[in-house]
Amino acid sequence: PKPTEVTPAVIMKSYACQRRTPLKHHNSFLTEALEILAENAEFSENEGRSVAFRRSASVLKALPYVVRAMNELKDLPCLGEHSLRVIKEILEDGTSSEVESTRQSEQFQAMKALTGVFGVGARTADRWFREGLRSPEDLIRTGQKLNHAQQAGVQYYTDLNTPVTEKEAMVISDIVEKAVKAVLPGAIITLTGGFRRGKEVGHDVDFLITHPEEGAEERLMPKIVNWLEDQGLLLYQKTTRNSYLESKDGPARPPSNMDRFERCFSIFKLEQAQVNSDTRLEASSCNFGTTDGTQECHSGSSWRAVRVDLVVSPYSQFAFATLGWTGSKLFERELRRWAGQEKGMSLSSHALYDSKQQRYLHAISEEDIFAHLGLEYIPPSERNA
Ligand code: 8DG
Ligand code: MN
Ligand code: MN
Repeated sequence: PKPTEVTPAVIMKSYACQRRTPLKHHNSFLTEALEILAENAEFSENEGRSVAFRRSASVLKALPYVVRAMNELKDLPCLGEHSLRVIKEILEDGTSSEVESTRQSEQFQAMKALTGVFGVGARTADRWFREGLRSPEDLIRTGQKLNHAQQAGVQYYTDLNTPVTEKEAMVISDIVEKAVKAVLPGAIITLTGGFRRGKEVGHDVDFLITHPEEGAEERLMPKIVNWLEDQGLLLYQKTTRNSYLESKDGPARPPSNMDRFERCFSIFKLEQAQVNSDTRLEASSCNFGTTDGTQECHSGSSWRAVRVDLVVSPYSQFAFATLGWTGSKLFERELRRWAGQEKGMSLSSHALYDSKQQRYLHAISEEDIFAHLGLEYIPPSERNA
């Protein structure tokens, strides 16, 4: 018989921001199950429960080996009773009955379909579910009252639920770069969100924009949006003004993780030809050749809708904004929890406040912020907590 494999000893820190979490890891068969339960808890607005499942999943993502037996988990932090029960079931039977019944349930599937509409959160989806609605088609059929975001969400439902590829993200980067440079020369544009962490697909494309001259970035967003609209590149946009200076409750303590930057939640009209233009010789993913030779994708259209988030930050807050908009969401949450619970500091996407010293700590790079927090620097590609 083969000698029993010895599990390598790992030191697992308890905050996700103290660990390196790569995008590709060894335990998807467990983390995907735990994340179904996390998602289901979000649908019932049970945040505590959802975070508990997400933390468990995140610990398994950071493990350098495949989990095969329960005793390999005994020294790991964050694994609660419920998560351990689910993991045990999967290790023994291959699946967890709770996870499978959740996945199959009418409520879970309806909530997933309804919250999949841009502009629809758990609360609205739950109300609709209780009224008997199950899908975006039901919203149209029953003539539900929808706000502008939700109307766009229903209209572009299929496109917006089709993952954005890296190539599409690059084409959109070029467009955003061109728009920003046209209205404010010298501006700096950074790709943030999942693509900065090395993801190959995303649900949207996120950008952070700044200018080295403090103040030059003020009221920049309307100019960018006008430029994009003039080019016919926007299907939807909602711009929110910067409310950081007016805010009374202190800059480092925004409600939830919402920040106060000037921002734009938008839907781009992306020409497929632009995405395929530099790869015409490669096998194309578009199979709908037409008689006049033009390529058509996505059920006959030459373009598709893509969600894009634009955020403008003053240069002095750029490092904080970059860190705050790179994610993952759990990594961000854990950074703020670390700052508060372990350091007596308050971190936001605008600033870092040290309560003991009663002063803001200056930073010009993400490295500075990790250093202020007494954390080892974790690069974006290892923030996939
Ligand atoms: P995905 O799009 O591929 O699904 O993944 P993602 O890029 O990681 O998710 P995201 O929903 O686009 O969010 C990107 C980051 O932006 C994430 O860390 C959370 C953060 N973020 C928001 N909204 C807000 C906000 O209002 N304030 C701050 N500070 N951060 C936010 O999504
Ligand atoms: Mn994103
Ligand atoms: Mn986003």
